[in-house]
Amino acid sequence: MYDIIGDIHGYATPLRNLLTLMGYHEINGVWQHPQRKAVFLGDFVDRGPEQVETVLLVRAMVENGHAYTIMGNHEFNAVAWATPHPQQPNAYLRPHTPKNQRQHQSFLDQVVEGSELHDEIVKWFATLPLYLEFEGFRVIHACWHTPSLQTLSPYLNEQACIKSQAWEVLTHKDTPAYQAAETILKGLEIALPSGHEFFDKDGNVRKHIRTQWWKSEYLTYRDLAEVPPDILEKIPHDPIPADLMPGYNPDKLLFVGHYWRTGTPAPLSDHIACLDYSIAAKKTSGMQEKGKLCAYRWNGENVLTQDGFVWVS
Ligand SMILES: [Mn+2]
Repeated sequence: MYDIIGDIHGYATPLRNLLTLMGYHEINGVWQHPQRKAVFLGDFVDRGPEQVETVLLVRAMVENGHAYTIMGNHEFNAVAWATPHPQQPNAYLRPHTPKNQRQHQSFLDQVVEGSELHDEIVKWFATLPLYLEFEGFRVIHACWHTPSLQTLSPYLNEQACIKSQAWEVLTHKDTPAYQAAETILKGLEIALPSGHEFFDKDGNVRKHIRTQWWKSEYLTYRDLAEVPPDILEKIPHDPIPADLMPGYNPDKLLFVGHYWRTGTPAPLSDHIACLDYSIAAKKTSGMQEKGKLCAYRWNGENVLTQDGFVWVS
């Protein structure tokens, strides 16, 4: 059976506490459980103080058969940041703009940009699958979106890992493959009606909203917007065209991370759970409480239960 673990964002100490709470022990440097395996949802880096430690802990579990993991948007970005553009001299697949640099700086500082360790970690990130399917559940970082998965399939190998020659296309803005990778790693976004915009928590102007794509009934842009409460009132109450929303076929449970949720961990629906409970949240970002690192202990059920959730602060 499996313990699915949400976004860690460089908080290795809470991760060790969560693993301990679930009965895992560190043996010869590898965290493990006698009966269970862990499944990670990506986003090991970005923001927190122990990003390298987090990556090395997870990698040791995966390499020794005690865990599985998929890629988060921050691992994708880390690979693209460090990969020279094959066509453009002195450029990288993720442009080294001040904004991209600012977003990635805490990892670059901790790993030491250009070091052997940086190179080694980025190489490992590049091998991580974009999703995994188990007997009773699936995992993907942000959104299970069948049209995007179909668009991506020529660029992935049989293990759903990005083929090495596909990185250029997947990081090339405005290609369908780029959009598809964005959707599954960062969630389904839809454009606001013209004239509407807002500023996100990092001060960037946004004309699209993240949607609560897991909802099966939807009404207006505001009903489905996945934005902080203070921004919600800026989102119009116009109806969303129904064909923009994907729905989810609940033949298996689905676990995602990514969405910086707050409050008491609970399922999003009978079949979908988000396990990102904002462990890296700072009080200054408008959060009223401390973040949590959250897991779901799956024991074979095909409907999610409240008591499957465990967490540490
Ligand atoms: Mn994420």
